[in-house]
Amino acid sequence: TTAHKLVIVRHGESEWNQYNKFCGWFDAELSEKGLEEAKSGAKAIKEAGMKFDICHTSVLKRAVKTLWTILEGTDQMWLPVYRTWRLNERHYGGLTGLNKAETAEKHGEEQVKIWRRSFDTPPPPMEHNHAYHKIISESRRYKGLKPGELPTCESLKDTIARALPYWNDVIAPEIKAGKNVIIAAHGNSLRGIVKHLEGMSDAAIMELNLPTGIPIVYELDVNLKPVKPMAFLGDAETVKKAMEAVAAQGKAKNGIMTAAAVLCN
Ligand code: DG2
Repeated sequence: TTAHKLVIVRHGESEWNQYNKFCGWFDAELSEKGLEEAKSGAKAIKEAGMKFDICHTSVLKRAVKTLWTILEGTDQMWLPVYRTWRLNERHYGGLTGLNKAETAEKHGEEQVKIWRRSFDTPPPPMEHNHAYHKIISESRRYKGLKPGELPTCESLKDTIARALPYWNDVIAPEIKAGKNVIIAAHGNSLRGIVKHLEGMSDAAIMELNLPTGIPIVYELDVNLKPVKPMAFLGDAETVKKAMEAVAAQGKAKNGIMTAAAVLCN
């Protein structure tokens, strides 16, 4: 039986989602559409009458701003908000800043799917001469990390390994103490939490693509096991289309061009 409810939400579309670039730890802004998605998410939460006690998010502005927008739209801006790097998106390493479709044209869709969705194959590491190395790794927000904690790239497995301590030590005890928690985070940090909650296999999690800005409600038993599948606060058709669109971001732009490129090389 349902003992607790948990809301998780992937941030609204970011500018780098819009340009179809691998983003990871780059601190991209929400796009205009992303802000609208966050506002719609807020409306859905308001209409469902959901109230929270504690909020958790990453140290990346696309997630923080999505949370702010939800708190504003539901008139709960007074709530405590905790930010942690442990809820950041997975670090996309050397792929950070590359266009996903162009990368698929260059390395093949299969390779891009492995980089995006395999459980334990990390993307190539971010080297010191990478265009975004300095701005990410020297950011003041990561000064408190212990040696070895600042990644140069992460697989989903690595992402789960650094997110789970926060779930186990901070979030799970709050939920068990009866607090209503909302987590605003990212495609892959949330996929990690979903995998853990549902006990999904490494193969099953590969096929899960989370839509931007659509709140997801989990009903959990006393041991924080889901008693039913995740429920989206959005209509089924919109959710399905949004999930398919995320999966399609790793497709080469034009199949014919790809074939032509192969012939030319
Ligand atoms: C996306 C996820 O992260 O990308 O880092 O590019 O959720 O912060 O927009 P988010 C990124 P995919 O793994 O879906 O390619």
